[in-house]
Amino acid sequence: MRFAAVDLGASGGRVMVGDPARGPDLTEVHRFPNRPVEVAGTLYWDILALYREVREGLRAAGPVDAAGIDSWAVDYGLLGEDGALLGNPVHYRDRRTEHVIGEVLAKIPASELYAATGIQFLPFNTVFQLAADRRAADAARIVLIPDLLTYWLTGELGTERTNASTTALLDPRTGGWATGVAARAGLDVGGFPPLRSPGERAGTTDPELGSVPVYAVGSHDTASAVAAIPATTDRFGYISSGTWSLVGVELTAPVLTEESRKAGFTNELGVDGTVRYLRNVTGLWLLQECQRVWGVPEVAPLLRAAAELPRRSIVDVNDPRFLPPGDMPGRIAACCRETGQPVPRDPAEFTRCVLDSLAEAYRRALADAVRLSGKEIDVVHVVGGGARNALLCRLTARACGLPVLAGPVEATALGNVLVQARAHGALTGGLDTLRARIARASPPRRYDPR
Ligand code: LRH
Repeated sequence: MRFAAVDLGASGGRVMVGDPARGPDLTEVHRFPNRPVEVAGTLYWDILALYREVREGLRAAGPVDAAGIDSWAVDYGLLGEDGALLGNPVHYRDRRTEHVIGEVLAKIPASELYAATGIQFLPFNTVFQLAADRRAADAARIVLIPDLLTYWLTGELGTERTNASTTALLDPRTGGWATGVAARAGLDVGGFPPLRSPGERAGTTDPELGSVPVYAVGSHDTASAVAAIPATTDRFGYISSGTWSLVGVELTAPVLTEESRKAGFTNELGVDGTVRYLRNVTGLWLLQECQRVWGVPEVAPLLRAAAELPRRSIVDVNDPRFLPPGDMPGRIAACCRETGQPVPRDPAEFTRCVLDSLAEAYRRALADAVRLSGKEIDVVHVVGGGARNALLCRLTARACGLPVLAGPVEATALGNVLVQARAHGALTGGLDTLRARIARASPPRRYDPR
């Protein structure tokens, strides 16, 4: 059997086909860049270009048994009464929420918002985006990005729960909307189509794409990635490592305490009713933006050079100044100067500073996750593109004092495929069974703390 996973990331998307009977092995059938566009001071996603590429990928996939879509979190498109898209979805790195955050938190204090929804304060949380979006109140529908693409492929509307949990408008205890809190923030969650969970049927593709089932998967990319962690014990921490690093543990119930809020922890919903208790740590975005500024597309030579250097300067990677696109080397240099540390002098030194800073941020996030949740861990799984970065994995193992198990790189697409395959009856079992399957098919690479 063949299942098509559409996986959209902030810098690129891909369509992969997996056969669960064989691993699942994954074949990439289409890869494309995701190029945001700035128009008149607002940063947008080019959603129609993405939709075209998704269709092209699904055509390139050939006959499949089903398909599923995941993407980055929090962003959405608005639809009018007739179902037409009202304007391009705005990118979460746009600055439009800056002036409304104070207004929202004056209506509903951060502590109450957190106690009801459990989401780490980030300026781009959907709750703030909707408050900043003048069109939202008049729109007939608010549709999260993977649900929007699913709608265009199938004609069916829905809101997938793992991604809905990132809006800061969902109650992670019930999996239903936090209607009261939303109303206090001046928002109507009635605009979101009905909720659905990973594994539910989301619709059928049009005949040109074979009229195949589309399943809701962990449509938040991080939910799919965490579902595919090749864990063989439940005592694991994880880092879903890409543009962002999502660092935490898996729980069966949310932690909604003030301490947890102040520590910047989020309770996102995972596949099969799990809770992804994690901190959003600014990830390889820092290095990606440096590379863009330097005009150095290849990361391998930077990593080789950085591996020869000692640890020197550490910056707080979650400093808000690193969020928008821009002169990342300049911002990193300013941080080092302000904290009285040596300022990196060349790309190799900047790379080393970024990786040491990330490893330090991972150590703190995992220690805090363990302390705040009571969940103990013996090992750290790194999945996603960052699992390829051997230097970062080594530094992480050393910083955390725990073995790091790195891979698979394509965890998100694997999690997407596994959930579809199970929904379609091609696989059975809980998350632990699916994970054991991945551990056998793609054994992770081990990095010891010393
Ligand atoms: C990673 C991710 C992350 C979100 C961010 C907006 O791709 O989905 O989990 O916080 O994008």
